[in-house]
Amino acid sequence: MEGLIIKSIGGIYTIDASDGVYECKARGVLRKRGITPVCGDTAVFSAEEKVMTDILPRKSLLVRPPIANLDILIFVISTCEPAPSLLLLDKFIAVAEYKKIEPAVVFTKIDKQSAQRYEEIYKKAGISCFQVDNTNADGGAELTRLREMLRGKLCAFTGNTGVGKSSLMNNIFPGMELSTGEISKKLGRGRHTTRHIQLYPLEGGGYVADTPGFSSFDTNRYDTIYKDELAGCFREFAEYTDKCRFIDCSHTKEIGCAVIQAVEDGQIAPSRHESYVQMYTEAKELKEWERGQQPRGERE
Ligand SMILES: Nc1nc2c(ncn2[C@@H]2O[C@H](COP(=O)(O)OP(=O)(O)OP(=O)(O)O)[C@@H](O)[C@H]2O)c(=O)[nH]1
Ligand SMILES: [Mg+2]
Ligand SMILES: [Zn+2]
Repeated sequence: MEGLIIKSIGGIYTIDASDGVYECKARGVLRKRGITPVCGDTAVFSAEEKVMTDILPRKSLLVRPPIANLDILIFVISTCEPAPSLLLLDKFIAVAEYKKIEPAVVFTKIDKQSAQRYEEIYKKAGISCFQVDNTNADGGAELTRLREMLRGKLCAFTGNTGVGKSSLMNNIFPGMELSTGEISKKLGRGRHTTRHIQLYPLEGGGYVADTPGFSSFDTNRYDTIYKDELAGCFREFAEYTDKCRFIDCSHTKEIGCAVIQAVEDGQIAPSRHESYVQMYTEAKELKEWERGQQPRGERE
């Protein structure tokens, strides 16, 4: 039988098949082949023996959060408490682009602080944006737009702990009743109210995942994108990158760089380019560090 893995806790996988939901363990052979099944994988399993024997080939695999085959990854970012980090947002958007997953951004807590200037940055980049006040359960047009985008797709909500992912999902899908948590006043951040990834089926097809938020401490662990592939992960750069004076332009500081010109002309948001330069520098350093650490030939 085949089904979608919707939950994985302590080696027990919950699988949603056409005729019901099953709980299985993974057969040892999977581990020997180096395969760790994750939410979003299509499992091949035996209902009688309660074991998963294989997973189908993946379209994509995201490391953080660990989910396979996503269509859309929605970054939830609050306008305040926790304060937004555009660098972090740009890093995660780039990873989604790298993995051919459609990114979208939801700004929360707009009842406390306006998200207008942020929305302008990402709209200009051609990324779907939404603004919500989760304290207003009847969120109106924005929630309707979100529901429409999610229909029939495999989607996940991600973002810092306490930004309001679970609150948002409860408003988009009344009846979902995910638990949400007060932000700890002392720490100024949430307490990881959501503790594991779970996919929820949608009426009319598709699934959405709630994921545990990450704290600002582990923000630097994200999938590495090599420097030469990085510009391709900033979608609004595409129409300029082949117009630079030098064919090997890094778009960080060169004379005659069409990307930098577009920033100066107001076509590309400065903060997006700043994130790019920062990531480019990090990617370069990482490569040199790796080169120093590992003998030649051992890298893929
Ligand atoms: N004022 C205001 N508060 C919000 C909004 N969205 C969420 N909150 C509050 O922020 C706190 C955290 O919300 P959650 O939905 O639990 O956040 P989360 O992103 O799911 O957090 P984790 O599960 O820890 O990753 C709760 O106290 C919510 O009531 C909003 O739009 N406005
Ligand atoms: Mg949550
Ligand atoms: Zn350039």
